[in-house]
Amino acid sequence: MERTYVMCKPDAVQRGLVGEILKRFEQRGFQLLALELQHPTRERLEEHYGDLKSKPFFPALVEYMLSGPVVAMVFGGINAVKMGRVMVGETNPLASTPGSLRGDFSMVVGRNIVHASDAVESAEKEIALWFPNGVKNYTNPIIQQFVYE
Ligand code: DAT
Ligand code: MG
Repeated sequence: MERTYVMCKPDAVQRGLVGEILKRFEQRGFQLLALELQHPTRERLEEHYGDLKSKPFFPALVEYMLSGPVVAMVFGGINAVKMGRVMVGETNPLASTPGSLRGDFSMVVGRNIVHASDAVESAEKEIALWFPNGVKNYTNPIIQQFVYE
């Protein structure tokens, strides 16, 4: 079972969209493996977005992510990473189709409400960063057989 890291950004928390985001992943068939409201440190955010350190928008990105708590989540599922990206939409909400989270709830790239890992390797890195105490697996095969063939 693949895992992906999903995070409701501070704008999603302030706008009361956490339940909506969680609901969509649950109803699609993802398995919720971890969930925590966190007040991340600057160090953790700089690590999370380490690949973007040289980008001109990096300081603004970190300040935005520090503007309030986030909700850190891990979801499991077959092709969870790719499917998670489909749920979220494009980086720029302008390019995100309605039906995706960013396409339904956001207007600009700097307030795009939600994060989802972009590859299996980065997902595992992000899960270890945000849930350093580990994430337990509790897959129930009886329920899984109604989601997967
Ligand atoms: P994504 O969040 O879709 O994985 P990313 O990893 O390339 O996108 O960038 C992380 C975040 O950085 C993104 O959600 C919003 C911000 N960002 C990306 N490109 C940007 C840009 N051109 N201008 C402003 N913010 C940007
Ligand atoms: Mg990314």
